[in-house]
Amino acid sequence: MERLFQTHEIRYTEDLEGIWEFQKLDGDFTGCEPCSEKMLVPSCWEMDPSCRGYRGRALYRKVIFTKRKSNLRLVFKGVSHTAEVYVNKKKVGGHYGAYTPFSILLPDAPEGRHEIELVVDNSFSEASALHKENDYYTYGGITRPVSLEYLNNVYIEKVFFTPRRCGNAWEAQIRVELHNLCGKPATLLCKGQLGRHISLDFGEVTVPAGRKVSFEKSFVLQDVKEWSPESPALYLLKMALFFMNENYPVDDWIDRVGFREIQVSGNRLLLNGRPIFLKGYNRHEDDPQFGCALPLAAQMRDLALMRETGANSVRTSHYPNDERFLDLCDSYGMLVWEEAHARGLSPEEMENPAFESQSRVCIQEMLENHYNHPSIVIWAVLNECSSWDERVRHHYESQIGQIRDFDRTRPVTYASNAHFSDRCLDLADIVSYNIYANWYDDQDAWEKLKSLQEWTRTHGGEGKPMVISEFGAGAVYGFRSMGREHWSEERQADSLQADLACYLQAPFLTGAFIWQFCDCRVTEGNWSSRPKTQNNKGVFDAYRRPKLSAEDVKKAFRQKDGSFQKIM
Ligand code: ADA
Repeated sequence: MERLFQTHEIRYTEDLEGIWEFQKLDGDFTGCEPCSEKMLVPSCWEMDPSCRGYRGRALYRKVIFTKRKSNLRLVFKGVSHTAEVYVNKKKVGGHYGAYTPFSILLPDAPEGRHEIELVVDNSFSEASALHKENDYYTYGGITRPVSLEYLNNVYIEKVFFTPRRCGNAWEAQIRVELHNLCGKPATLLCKGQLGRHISLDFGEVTVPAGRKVSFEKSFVLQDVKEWSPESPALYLLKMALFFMNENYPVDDWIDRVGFREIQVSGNRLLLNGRPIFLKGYNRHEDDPQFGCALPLAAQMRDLALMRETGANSVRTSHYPNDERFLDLCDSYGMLVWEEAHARGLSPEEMENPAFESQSRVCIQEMLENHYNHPSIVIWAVLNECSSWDERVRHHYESQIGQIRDFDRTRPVTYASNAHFSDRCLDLADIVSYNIYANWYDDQDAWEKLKSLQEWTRTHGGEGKPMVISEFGAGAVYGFRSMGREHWSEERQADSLQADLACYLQAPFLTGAFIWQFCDCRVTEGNWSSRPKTQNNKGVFDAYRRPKLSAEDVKKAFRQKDGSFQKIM
C-alpha cells in the first residue's frame, strides 16, 4: 500500500511488494550472480538474522511478465541508501538517498518476461555525503513500497495544489505537468474534480512530441472546509486526461489535499489566520523489529502515542518521511516540520564533492513528492551543520533558496546548535535552536533561553518566530533510581519537567519539540558509546514503552493550548 488512498482509477498499476530473490554481494555486480536467499520488499535487510549488522551491497531480483508492449515505470518510494537499477541486465537508472522516492521510465517495453535487479548499498564512503556514521542508523534494503505503472503515451506526471485564502473563499491554484512519450504532438482535454461536487475544467492542452509541458489554473471556491488540527478536512483531487471527442479518460492522477494557509506574522506562526504553538516530538523512523521500514500500523501506533500525550506536531528529524506517515498526519491534523536529509555535518564533510548534488536531489524530491500534504507547515534543512562557520553559509543560502524557489507558501528554517555564534539566522524565516540546558549543559533553561533570545535579536533573528527544535535528556528504560543519576528515568523526568516549564511558557516562543519521541538505534563506531548503542532520549523506549517522563509530558502538553488566544 503506497498511500492511504487510491492514487489511480484509470492508470493500471501493479504492487511489486512481496518476496524478492536476494544475495549479499562481495565484489562487483556482474549480472550473473545466483540469488540463494530471499528478502521481503519492503523491509530492512537487518531484520533477517543473517544481515543483522550488515553494511555493504546486496542484489535484489524480481521477474515480471507484461501482457503487451507498454510504457512501463518502476516507482520506488525508498531504497536505503544507494540503488543501481537493471532491467534485463541493462542498467536503466540509479538513486542516492534512502528517504525520497524515485522512478525509472521504460518506454515501449516489449511484452513478456522482464528481470528487474537492484544493487543496493548501505555502506559509508566518500560517495555518500549524507548517509554516514551517525546518531541514528542507516539501514539497508528496499525499505519503502515499490510499484509498476503502465503509462499511456501521454500521461500526467505531477499535479501541485496550492490553497490560498481569499476573504471568506479559497483559491485553489493547480499546476499540472504532462509528458508526451510519442513521436508526434498530442492535443487532449484535461479535467479535474475536487471532492465529490467541484468540477475543474482546464480545457485543451497540446503537448509537443517527446516533451513535457506544465500549465496551471486557479479556481476560487466558496463553501470549502478548511484543514486544521481540530478539523483536518481533506479532499480528493482527481485529474483526468481525455483525447478529443472521447468520453473515456486515457490517464488519471489522484491526490488528497487540504485548504489551509500557514504564515509568519511577526514572531508568530498563523494557521488559517490564527496563531498556533507547535508542541511536539522529534521522531526517527526507527523500530527494533522493522528498522526504518515501519509498516503502516506501526506508524499509526507512533502517531497515536504522540497525540495521546498531547502533541500537535512532529519534526521528521533528520530526513523526509514515508508518505504514508505524512498521509496519517494529514488525516489526523498533526502538523509536520519536514526536513531534508542532513545531520551534524562539518565544513570538511560538506566539502565532499557529492554533498551539493546529493542534497539538491533530496530537497527537490522532497518538495515534488510531499508538496501537497496540508500537514507539512515548515520545511527545514541542514540540522546542526556548522552554521557558525562562514565557510558553510553558502550551503544554507542555496538550500533555503532552493526551497523558496519552489514553495513560497511555507516558512523555511534549520535547527541550530550554534548558540551565540550562528552566522546564518538572517536566511531563515523561523529561528530554531537545539538546546540541552538540563542534560549536556546543566544550566538554567530560562536563563539560557533569555540570553540566547537577546543575542538572536541582533544577529539575524529580530522579529522572527523562534522555536526550540530539540530539548531533552537521556534515560535507559527500566533504570529507576532515587539517586536520580544520569540515565535514570527519574533524571530524565526532572530534566524534561524543567525544560517543559520553560519552553511551553516562554511568551516569545512559537514551538518546542522534545528530543525525542522514542529511543532509536545509532551506528556502530563513534556512536556506540551510547548505552545499548541507542540514542536513549526517547520519552518512550524503542518498543514504545513509556518512561517515567511520559506522564509529565502528557500533562504539560495537554495543559498548553496549541492555539494562542492572542498574539503576545
Ligand atoms: C543533536 C542532534 C540530534 C541528536 C541530539 C542528541 O541535537 O540534532 O540528532 O543527536 O543532538 O541526542 O544529542
